[in-house]
Amino acid sequence: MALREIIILPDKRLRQVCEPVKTVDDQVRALMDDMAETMYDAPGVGLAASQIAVMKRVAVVDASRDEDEGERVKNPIFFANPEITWVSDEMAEYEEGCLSIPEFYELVERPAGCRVSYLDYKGKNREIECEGLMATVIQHEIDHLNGVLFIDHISKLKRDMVVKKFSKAKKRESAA
Ligand code: GNR
Ligand code: NI
Repeated sequence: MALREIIILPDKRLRQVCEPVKTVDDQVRALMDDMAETMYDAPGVGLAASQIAVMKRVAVVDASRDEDEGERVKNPIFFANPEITWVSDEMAEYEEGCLSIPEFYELVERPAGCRVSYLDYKGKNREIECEGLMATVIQHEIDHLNGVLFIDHISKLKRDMVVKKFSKAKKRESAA
């Protein structure tokens, strides 16, 4: 297992559409392991492969909030080729953040519940129904696999502001 570098806005790879995996083989499982390690280290509640510059439709989510003596209890769910098969009419608002847009948080409205079909760590076809934080995070991760970021769901004024801020920071960095 290895920690991978998380790429940040305005990296163009965050805007690319990821490719489905053919099968969940050992190489894909090694990617999943690295993604979990990187997510827990960050720390975050989800991570899409494109955030570590691997353009495959793979994501990991751990929206459980259990702690044991201050240690996070690890319960990662691995998704290959996730697809939303149903969304609720009911909507829910969460303050979202993204490891690729550090220290920026904004309210986003999404369907409160959804069903997702996917291949699990063993390559088995599964479908789950989610609500609460889990529903928000899996929708956020599937967006990533399609080159969509949570700032695409907020006002253009706020989006332009945050993109400008990160573009300036990148320019300063390359000038230094
Ligand atoms: O760690 C994360 N927290 C979070 C909070 C609210 C809604 C979505 C998320 S996902 C984010 C990690 C991340 O960037 N995943 O792509
Ligand atoms: Ni994100």
